[in-house]
Amino acid sequence: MLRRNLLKAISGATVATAVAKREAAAQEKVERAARGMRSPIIKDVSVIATAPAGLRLCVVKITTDQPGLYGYGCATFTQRADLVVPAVEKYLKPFLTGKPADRIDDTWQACYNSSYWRNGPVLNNAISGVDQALWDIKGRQAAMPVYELLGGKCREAADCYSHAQGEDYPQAIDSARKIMAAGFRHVRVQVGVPGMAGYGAGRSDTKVAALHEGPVFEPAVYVRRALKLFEECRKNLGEEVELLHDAHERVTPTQAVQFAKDLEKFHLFFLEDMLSPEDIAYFRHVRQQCATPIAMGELFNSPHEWSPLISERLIDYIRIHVTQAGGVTPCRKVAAFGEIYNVRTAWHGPGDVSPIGHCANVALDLACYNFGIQEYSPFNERLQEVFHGCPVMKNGYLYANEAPGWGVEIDEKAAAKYPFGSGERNGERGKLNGGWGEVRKRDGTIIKQ
Ligand code: GCO
Ligand code: MG
Repeated sequence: MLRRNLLKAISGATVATAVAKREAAAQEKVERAARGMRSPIIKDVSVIATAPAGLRLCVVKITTDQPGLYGYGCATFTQRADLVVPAVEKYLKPFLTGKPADRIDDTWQACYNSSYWRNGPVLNNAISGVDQALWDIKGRQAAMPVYELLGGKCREAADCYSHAQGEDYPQAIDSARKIMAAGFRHVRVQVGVPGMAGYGAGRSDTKVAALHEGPVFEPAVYVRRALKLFEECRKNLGEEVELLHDAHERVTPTQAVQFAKDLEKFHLFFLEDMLSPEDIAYFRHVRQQCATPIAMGELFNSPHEWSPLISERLIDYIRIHVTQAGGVTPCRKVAAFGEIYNVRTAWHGPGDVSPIGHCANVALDLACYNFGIQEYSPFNERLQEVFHGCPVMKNGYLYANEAPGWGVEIDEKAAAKYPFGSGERNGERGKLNGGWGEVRKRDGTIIKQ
């Protein structure tokens, strides 16, 4: 009896000690958190410039004075990537070195105002790199994915659309079928224009007669092809699949109004960039005349561009390229602003966003209530060789990896294997350092491409 009570007392004591230890550890953790983690100080700001998939990607790396605490941020403006690098290294690095790395919005405002002139693509991308890196650092410090810092999940994963295209209708429909078979419920469909340089469906090998030697594009021809495309899509793919299309600002404002009206019967999920940022006033005409859902915003750099469209409910989806607006900090505010007017998010997600930028998109997609859809671009082997921890695509849904921060580690040796210019399929881009060449109408008039 005595022995049994003794054993009971001993095991009870052991358990009590274990519980006490666990409580002490938890208590210490809470106190450390409450006491506030020592502010990490920015020790270095550098740029990783790499092109594993042929597109020039810029990622900012911020290193702090706390061993092993650093962060990455996307600063990708692929057409002028070489200009973003000095904007970071010559201007933001000296400005930020020695500053605390845990005051994200304050740092954003300081960078934004430090150039006096602001809201441009190069400077906004540079600031975005810093901004996203600071969110990564805070997530690593808090041992949480960034979407948790943004308030946590409103949904389990981001529903995505992927790109179908073809030189002709059967090819485009075939490509759409493949994407649907991969589990996507939303498909963007583009078709080539014979003899012309269409958008999103490759360039035709032949060339229509024109008053110049360069690539040609005629909006009216394209509009007729696109309308026929959606007639063929609905006939062959049915009514259930959500179809999207990108006019890529290649039609005149009046053509855009007519195009949106003529597309109405095909019940698109959205029609994107039917107007240029310079012509956004015409959205009032589109709104008054048809119900085709409208998406706009990848070319926006400034609040002056998106605020009126959102507050007047002239668009349904805001399509901002997060780095072009300056990063996660301004874009979570755009999302909150959009929620008030029931404008949903559809962040720009093409191949010229780095995997870090795609992580930022997904974090906003998960945490913001007014999520609409996410554009998806696959992460090929080379990208995954450089970026470990890319978001995961399953059945048309993009999942955040649940690791702290963005949960991505960059293999900088592998990144160096793919310098700017390597793997560029388009020789002209190589000559233009990633910039775009010209596309003109038959008569030689240059067009926005
Ligand atoms: C899209 C875009 C892209 C852009 C490209 C510019 O909707 O995905 O329009 O295709 O043209 O990102 O560099
Ligand atoms: Mg687009």
